[in-house]
Amino acid sequence: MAGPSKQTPDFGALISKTGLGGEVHQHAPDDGERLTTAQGVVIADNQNSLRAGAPGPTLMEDFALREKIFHFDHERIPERVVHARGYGAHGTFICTRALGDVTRAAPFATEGQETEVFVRFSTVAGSKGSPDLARDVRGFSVKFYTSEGNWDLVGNNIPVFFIQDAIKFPDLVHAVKPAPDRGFPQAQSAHDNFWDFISLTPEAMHMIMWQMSDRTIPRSFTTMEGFGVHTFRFVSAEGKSTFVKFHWKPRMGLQSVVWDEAVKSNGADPDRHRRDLWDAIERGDFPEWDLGVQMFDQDFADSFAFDVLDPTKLIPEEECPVELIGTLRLDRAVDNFFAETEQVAFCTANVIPGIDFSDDPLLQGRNFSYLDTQLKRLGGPNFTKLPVNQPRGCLVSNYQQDGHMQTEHRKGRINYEPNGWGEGPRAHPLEGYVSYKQQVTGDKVRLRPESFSDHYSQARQFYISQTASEQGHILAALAFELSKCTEPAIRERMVAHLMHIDTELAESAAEKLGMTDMPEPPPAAQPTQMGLKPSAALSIQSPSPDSFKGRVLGVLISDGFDGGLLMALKTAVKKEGGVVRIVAPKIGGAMCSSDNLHPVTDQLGGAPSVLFDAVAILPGEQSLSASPAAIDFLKDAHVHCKHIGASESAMDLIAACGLNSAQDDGMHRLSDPASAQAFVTACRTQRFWEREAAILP
Ligand code: HDD
Repeated sequence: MAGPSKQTPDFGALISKTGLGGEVHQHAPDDGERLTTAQGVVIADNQNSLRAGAPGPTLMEDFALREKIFHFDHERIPERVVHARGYGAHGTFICTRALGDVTRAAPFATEGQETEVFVRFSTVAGSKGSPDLARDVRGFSVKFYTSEGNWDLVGNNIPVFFIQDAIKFPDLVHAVKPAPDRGFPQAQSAHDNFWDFISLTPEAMHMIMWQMSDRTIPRSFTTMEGFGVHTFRFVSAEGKSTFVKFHWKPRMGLQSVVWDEAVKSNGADPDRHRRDLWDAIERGDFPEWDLGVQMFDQDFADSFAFDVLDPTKLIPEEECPVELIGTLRLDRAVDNFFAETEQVAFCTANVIPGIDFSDDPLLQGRNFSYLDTQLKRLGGPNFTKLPVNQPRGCLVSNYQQDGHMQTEHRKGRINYEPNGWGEGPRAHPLEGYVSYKQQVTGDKVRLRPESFSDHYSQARQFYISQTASEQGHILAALAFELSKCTEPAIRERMVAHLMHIDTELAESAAEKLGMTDMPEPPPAAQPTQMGLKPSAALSIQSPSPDSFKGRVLGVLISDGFDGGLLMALKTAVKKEGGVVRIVAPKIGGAMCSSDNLHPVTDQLGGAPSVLFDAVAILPGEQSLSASPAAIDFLKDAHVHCKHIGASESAMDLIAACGLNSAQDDGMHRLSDPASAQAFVTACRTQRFWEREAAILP
């Protein structure tokens, strides 16, 4: 029998051929790595367990079998209690503006300074296997491996939160997660328990406006903003404190999808966001965000209309500008999802000299929770020794020892301090972390400050800062979510809260929910401040990104398509820094007009237009007007307000969809390179939102 090739040894095939006849030996490779047990013993046969006769019972003494299955049985660790589904990548933070006079934090010491980072994006409510495009808040966690230790900025893609005090967090999470009796719904807030809790929690109303907006259905991780949420402190070398709020601004611009698209994307590609990040890094199109800070002092805090320690409030950029101080670039995908993305352990209490906490009661509670949860999840106190969690730019030296899975092998007798042996690390009052010297007085009480009691004004401010289209999306989201509540009282309580935010919104929601009488608004601790000005920074749709960079044009072709037009589209998209995917009835390729077989990236049945940012339809003589998948492709692109480019040969498909090629300016005729260029330029705007008013009921 011929031996297997050295490049592609196929022992499985060999063994199955020989094993049936009772012959169980196999050919060993002459070189290359040997397969071993965890004890290092080379394994002779990885296809057959040790049996008493063949066939016959398996023997207990088969240590290779037992060890292999034992290890497999223990592969899983508890998923995160929230933010279970996430995706990480490595990168660099580059300081673009030194802040040495404001903070002694190492990453901001000098302009141009680089700090290694690991970033993990996540959804909140769904389990590890839930789809990426659930309507949900997204986590945005950044671990800075600084020369003075690890600093974790554990934020979200929304600048405010549902609750003001950490003591309410377990209830919030229980309410949104699957109900304990039935174990569903998964990765959704559209159910009774969530809205029951929310409608009894007025402080959540501002966050709810954000949650019902398209912020919770982002186009990708790379088009999300990020926020530290809480007010933190920068502390200078002299011990002076400046309050600070952190913002991440995506260089690709803020972009989201529409709800119907999110729902369909979850079926077509449940991994859409992680795939998008992976693909972007693999093709060298490294996603970037600017880090911005809002810095202010106690006088500003005292004069601001809300309490800066209240995590349900933001500070509008118009009142305190966001100053850009650095850039984050993600340029390395993980090598091993479990080792890095799963085992990374973030903690809000991981701060470095120059960064300190504020008295925000949510932040204070978080500082306890994160360390605690890692013990459960990662199994012991030595998770800081895992490579992804180890500090990089500095030494770690202390007397912490032993514990589960200790990997350090420290020598010598000294494991305490002070010691008279003159050995071992010592604390250093000048170089060490010193907490900001804040005066603290007061009675020990369980009391929410009065300054936290205005729950509706910023909810209204957010709502009036949205474009008409975005307001429509908020209304539709509320109607969708509340229509999933079976208990009418819950719907009524929610609509009653909306009365304090915007009466028109409340009335429209009531109408969409089929409510015959408007409920009375609940008593409010503070009346809504009607005079707050809209803030442009709160809208996603304005302004639009100024290029098609990082986005994907899906081009639908069929045999006989115009190859010249496709080339022109590819050239125009490449110039923008975008990506073209070619969709055709068969994955094997499509013949172009000059009889060349053109490669295809996606088969039409598996590539609905929800996976693309804009579409072009270039059929050849093979008409697509009778193809249900092609009709869905075009109809969906149209209803999701995408820019659509169409060649003359696409007219029968357009007619089959009941559309008209000239019905709006988002429909572009493709005939030559100039028209292809003009179409791609038009695609820079996120969508052709003007279409929405014409097509929505
Ligand atoms: Fe939290 C994870 C963000 C409030 C308790 N949280 C977690 C993650 C993010 C946030 C992004 C995922 C980290 C990762 O990628 O591994 N959490 C927030 C934000 C909050 C917030 C922005 C409010 C401003 N969290 C919050 C509160 C508590 C927690 C009030 C508890 C009192 N969060 C946790 C946790 C998690 C967590 C249970 C689960 C997994 C983990 O920590 O590592 O400790």
